[in-house]
Amino acid sequence: KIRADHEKALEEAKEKLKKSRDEIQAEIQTEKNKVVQELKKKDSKPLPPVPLPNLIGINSGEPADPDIREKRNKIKEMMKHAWDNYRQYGWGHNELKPIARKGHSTNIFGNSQMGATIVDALDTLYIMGLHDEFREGQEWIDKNLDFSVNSEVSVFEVNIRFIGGLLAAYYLSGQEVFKIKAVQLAGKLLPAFNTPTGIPWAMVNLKSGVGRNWGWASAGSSILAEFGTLHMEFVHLSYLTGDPVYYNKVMHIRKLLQKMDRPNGLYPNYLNPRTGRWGQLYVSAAGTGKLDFYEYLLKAWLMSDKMDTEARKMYDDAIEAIEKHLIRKSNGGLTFIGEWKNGHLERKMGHLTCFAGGMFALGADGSRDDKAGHYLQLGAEIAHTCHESYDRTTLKLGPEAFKFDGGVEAVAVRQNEKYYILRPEVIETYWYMWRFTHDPKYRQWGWEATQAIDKYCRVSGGFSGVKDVYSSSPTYDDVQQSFFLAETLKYLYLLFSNDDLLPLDNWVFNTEAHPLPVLH
Ligand code: DMJ
Repeated sequence: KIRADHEKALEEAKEKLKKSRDEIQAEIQTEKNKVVQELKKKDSKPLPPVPLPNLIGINSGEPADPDIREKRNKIKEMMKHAWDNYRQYGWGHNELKPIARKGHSTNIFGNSQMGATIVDALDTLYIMGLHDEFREGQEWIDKNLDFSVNSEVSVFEVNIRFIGGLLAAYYLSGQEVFKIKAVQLAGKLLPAFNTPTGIPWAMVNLKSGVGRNWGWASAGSSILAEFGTLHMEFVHLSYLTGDPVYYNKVMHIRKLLQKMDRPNGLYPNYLNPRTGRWGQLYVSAAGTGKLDFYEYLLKAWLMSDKMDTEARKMYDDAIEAIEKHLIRKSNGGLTFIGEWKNGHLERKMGHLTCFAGGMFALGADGSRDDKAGHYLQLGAEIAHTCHESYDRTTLKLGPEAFKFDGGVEAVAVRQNEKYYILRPEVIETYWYMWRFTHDPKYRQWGWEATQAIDKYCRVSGGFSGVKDVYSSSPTYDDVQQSFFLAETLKYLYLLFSNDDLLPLDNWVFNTEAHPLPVLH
């Protein structure tokens, strides 16, 4: 039979070679077209209808106090300034260079213009009532957002910004186009999971589906804070499509992590997707090892209407280990979260880690041994420390990382850690703390940050990051990050809104501040 098959194949090859080169090429092209047509048919298939979850508090939040209303309007005006300039000078590009007044992009979005700012900003525009701008964005997405591009993107960033942004826009507005685009894009990310372990590559080519990892990551590893931060969006994708494939991918990651050794109960940052072994034993709350994975465990539990108790247990175990090994008090009494490298704790905290104050507060209710008061207190202490990191600068804006060492407290030491790039984490924590305590200091701190951003980061072409928060004449980095519209301005707006706007009993925010409804 084998010989017969070989001979048949040989005969066919001989036949084929009798044809001219052009004929062969035409045949290949016809085959290719057929595949493309089939894919298109699959892409435009309507999704099965599913009942929408309870969508509460979408159009609320107007404060009665005229002073608070004024502040809220100021933040809306800042959003408009950021959007209008992007609209004018960067439309369709991923981000804006507000000084050069042109488009900007980084390697996380690959080499194509995917309108990251549009997708990231949609839900903020919606809750602020900027409906014309929202419609412009929708129209661009409908006509131009195409994922069949030969472009290598970050799986994590595309998930939290694009899939998260599209899903939130869908839930808020009910417009089908966002759901369809989110599902199309998710289909393009799935090949990243084709590794020997099912741990996805950090990057994937949207066209070819070929994945790889960042060159700088330890021993060809994938990064926990990246592949561990897909859960919320993927669960919603399965919910909306009725297709378990997305859910299965993220649950597989969870199961694998559960089985692994955890030095001191902590999850190291690097995991090799070929061998399934940890890379360098490095744990940090910032940088590559942000606590986003822990955040998503807590949020998986909240998003499941507290049914996913396995996630809650993993979260409780992990934060106990974090408290024991990473959280310390400085000589001056400031609580901080350090970084753990091969058995040594570095007394340095990143701006990115400041979100953890909000996370502790959010997880307080339902905590093990009823330590709700303790975690709320811990959240307040982190908020205080992060506020100090802002207050001890000239511009009243926080540095990228700050130390608690050699007489230094909450201050950046290295020149390359003194920048502020419009990041949201400190304001995010103020907002969560405000929601849980209503202590007026959080609104006061949020207002200080608003004024500082408006004074030092605002330029006529939008908003820019600054390179040194300790210098009285800062230079600009000339980037208006998409997360400034998605997160920083959204959290500020929520801080000056009533609690009935996106109530936390009904909505869970992904790590890019995109609200997704609780699935009861
Ligand atoms: C955002 O893209 C997200 O908050 C992410 O989790 C961390 N980095 C930026 C904001 O600083």
